[in-house]
Amino acid sequence: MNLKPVLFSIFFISTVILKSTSQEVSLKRTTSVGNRIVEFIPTGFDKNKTPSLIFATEPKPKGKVPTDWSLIPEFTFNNSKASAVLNLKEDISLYGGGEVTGPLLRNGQAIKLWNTDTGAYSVEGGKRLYQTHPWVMGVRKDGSAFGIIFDSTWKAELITNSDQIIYNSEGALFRVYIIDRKSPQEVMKGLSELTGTIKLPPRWALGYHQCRFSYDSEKRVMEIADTFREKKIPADVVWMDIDYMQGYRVFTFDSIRFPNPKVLNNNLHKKGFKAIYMIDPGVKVDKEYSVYKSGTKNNVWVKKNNGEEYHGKVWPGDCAFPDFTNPKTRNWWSGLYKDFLNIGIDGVWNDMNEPAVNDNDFPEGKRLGTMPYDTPHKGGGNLPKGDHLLYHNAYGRLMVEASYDGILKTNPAKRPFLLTRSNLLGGQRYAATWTGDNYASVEHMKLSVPMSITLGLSGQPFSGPDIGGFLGDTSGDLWANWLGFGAFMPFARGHACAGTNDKEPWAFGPEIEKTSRIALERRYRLLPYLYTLFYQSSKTGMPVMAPVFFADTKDSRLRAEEQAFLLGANLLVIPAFAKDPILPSGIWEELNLIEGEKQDKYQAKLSIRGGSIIPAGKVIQNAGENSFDPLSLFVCLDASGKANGELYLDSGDGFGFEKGDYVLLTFNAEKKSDTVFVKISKVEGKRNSDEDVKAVNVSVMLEGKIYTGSGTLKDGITIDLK
Ligand code: NBV
Repeated sequence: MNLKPVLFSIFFISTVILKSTSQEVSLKRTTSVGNRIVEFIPTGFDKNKTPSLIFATEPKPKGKVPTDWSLIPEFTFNNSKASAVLNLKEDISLYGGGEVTGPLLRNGQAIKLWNTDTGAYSVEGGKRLYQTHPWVMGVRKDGSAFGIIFDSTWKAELITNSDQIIYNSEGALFRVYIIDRKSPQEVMKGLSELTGTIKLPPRWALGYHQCRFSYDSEKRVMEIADTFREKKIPADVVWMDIDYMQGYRVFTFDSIRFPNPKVLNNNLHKKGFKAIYMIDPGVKVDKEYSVYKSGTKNNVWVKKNNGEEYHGKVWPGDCAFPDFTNPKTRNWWSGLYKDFLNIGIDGVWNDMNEPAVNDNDFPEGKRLGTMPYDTPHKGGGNLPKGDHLLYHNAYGRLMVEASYDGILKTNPAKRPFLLTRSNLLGGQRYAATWTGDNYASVEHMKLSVPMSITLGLSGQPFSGPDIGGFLGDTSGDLWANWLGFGAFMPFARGHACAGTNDKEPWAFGPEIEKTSRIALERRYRLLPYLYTLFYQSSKTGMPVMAPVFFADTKDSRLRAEEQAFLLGANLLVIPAFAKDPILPSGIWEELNLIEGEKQDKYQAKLSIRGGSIIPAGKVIQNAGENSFDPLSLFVCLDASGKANGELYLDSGDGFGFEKGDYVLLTFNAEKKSDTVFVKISKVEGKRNSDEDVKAVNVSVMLEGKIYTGSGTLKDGITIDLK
C-alpha cells in the first residue's frame, strides 16, 4: 500500500487542528487608565469568566495612550487557555512575581501561580508557594522601568525570560495593565495607584513578635512574656498558634489549657504585650459545634457539583470551607470575630488559607492538597459563579477581606492587624504576610532577604520570614545571625514548629541572649524611622525593605545584589553573613545605635546615606512606651553639605491621624563653615510635636567622625565641627 497519501492527510488534518486550537487574539481596546498606565483588553475578554480581584477600584479610561508608548502585549488562546506575552527588545532586569524562592533578579525564572502549602520549600526556586502575584517589573539600563499586571486569578505560570515575559493561564482571556515610568520607584507608585496600599498598621505591630507552634497553655504564654520583661529584651506581641483552640475548632478555646483567655489577654496587656490568635478557614464538621451549625444555617459552605458539602481534612479532621466568593458568606465570617475579639484579642493570624487540605491518604496522582478543581463557587456581588480553578488563587485574599472587615467592625476605633499565609496581588490592602514554613538552615536564612524584597517589589511591603527558621532545630549561631539582620525586616517575628527546640532570644545561652538584646534594641531605637517608612508606604506603596539598586537605579552593578538591603531610602543594612556585597557608591556613613554592637559579630552593619537624616528614639521595651524623649537625629551630609529627613508621629493606633491628629516633620541640615545647623523646615498635620518630643540630640557623621549637639526642635540645633 502506498502510505504517502495517508501520511500526508494525517499531517494535513493535524496541522489544521493545531492551527484551529491556537489562535492569536486581537486587541479590543487599548486605553490609558492613569499616568503612563495603559490597559489592554483582548477581543473575547469576558469579566464573567475572568473577574478582577486585584484592583482597589475598577480602573477607569482616562484618555489616549501616550504617543511614545512601546510596550504592547500579545494575546493567544489555545484550547480554552489564554496566554499573554510581552516581548522585550532590550536588556532588562526583571523583578517581582510576589512570593518566590530563587534569586532577586528574575531573568530566566519560571513560577507556578497556584497557592500551595509548600513547607521547607526549595531554595533554588521554581516551586509554587502560598501566594499569587501575576506581576513583573522590568528595569532598563537607563534606570527607567515598567511593570506588567496580568489581571487574572486562574491557575497559571509566569515565565520571566530575558527576552519575553510570558503568562500562561489555564483559563479564559484576561486584561493586562502596563505601567511605564521613569524609575522603579515611580512604577511602584503606579502599582499602588491600581492595587492600593497597606493601611497604616498600629505602631505595636512594628515591634518584635514572639511565636511558637504552640505556646500551649496560658501559663507558658505568661512565662514567655515575663521572661522578656525580666531580661529586658524588647518585644510587643506573643502569638497563640492552633493549640489554644478546643480540638482545633476555630473561634473556641481549649477548656483545660486556655480556660481563661480574657484574663490571659488582660495580663499580657498589663505587661505591655499584645495577643494575636490564629484562625484557619476550615471549620470542623461537628453538628454540636456553634460555628459549623451557624455556617450550615446560613448556607455558607462550599458545595460539590452534586450539591453536597465539600469536606476536606485539616487539623480538626473533616472540615467544611466557607465559600468566600459570596458576599453573604464574607459577612457571616466577619461577624464571627465580634465575641472572639471582645475578650481582648489584639490581632489575627489567618493560616492554611490556600486553602490547604490534607489528602495524603489519597492514591498518588490524585493528591491535590486542596479542593478538586471543578468544585463550584457561588460568587455574588461583582463575582460570577466559577470553579475552584478560577477562585483558588483568590481564596486567601477573599478570606482576609472578610477577616479584616470583621476586625474593623468589632473595634472601629483601632487599626486592624491581620497576618495571612495566602494572598493575591493587591491583598496588601487587608493583611501583612510572612514567608511560610521555612527551614532552620543558612540557605533559608539567606533566601529570606530576596524573598521579602521581592514581596515588597510586588506591592506587599509588610513581610518577613520566621526568624530562626520554622522547621528543624536552630543553633544559637543561626539564630543570632538571622536576628542580627531580621531585626530590620518590616515584620520581625521569631517562630518555631512543634517538636523543634526552643527558639526564644534567651534559649541559646547568655552570649546569644546578649546578641539578641542588642539586635532588638537596635530595632526599637529605629522605630520612629520605621514607623515613618510605614506611613510613607501607606501613602505611596513604596517598599519598606528595598533592593540596594533603589539607591542608584542607573548603576547596573547593583541589579542583582540580594544580601544587603535598604530600609527605606536612607539606611543600608548589611547582614553579618554577607560576603562581598555590591554596595552603592557615594557617601555612606556607619550608623551605631547601641553599645556593644560593633564588637558583636552577628549584628548587621548599618550605614546612613549621604544627604539624609534618620530619626531614632531611645531604647524602649515595647512600642507603647514613649520613644521620643530624647529624640535622636542622625545626620549624614551630602557632598554639598546638606541633608534632610522626615519623622511621622501620631498616637500609634486608631484613626485620629485621618482627621489631622498626626505630625509629619521635615528636617533640614546645612553645613556652613565649621557648624551644621539642623532645623524643622516643614510641618504637616495638627498634632503638637512638643508634647511627644522634648529634647533632641543630633549626631552629624562626617568622614568617619561623629559630632554631637543637642537642643529643641523649636529653636533648631547647632553642631560645632571643630
Ligand atoms: O498552625 C500550625 C502551623 C503554623 O505554626 C505555621 O506557621 C503555618 O505555616 N501551620 C502552618 C500548620 C501546619 C504546620 C506544619
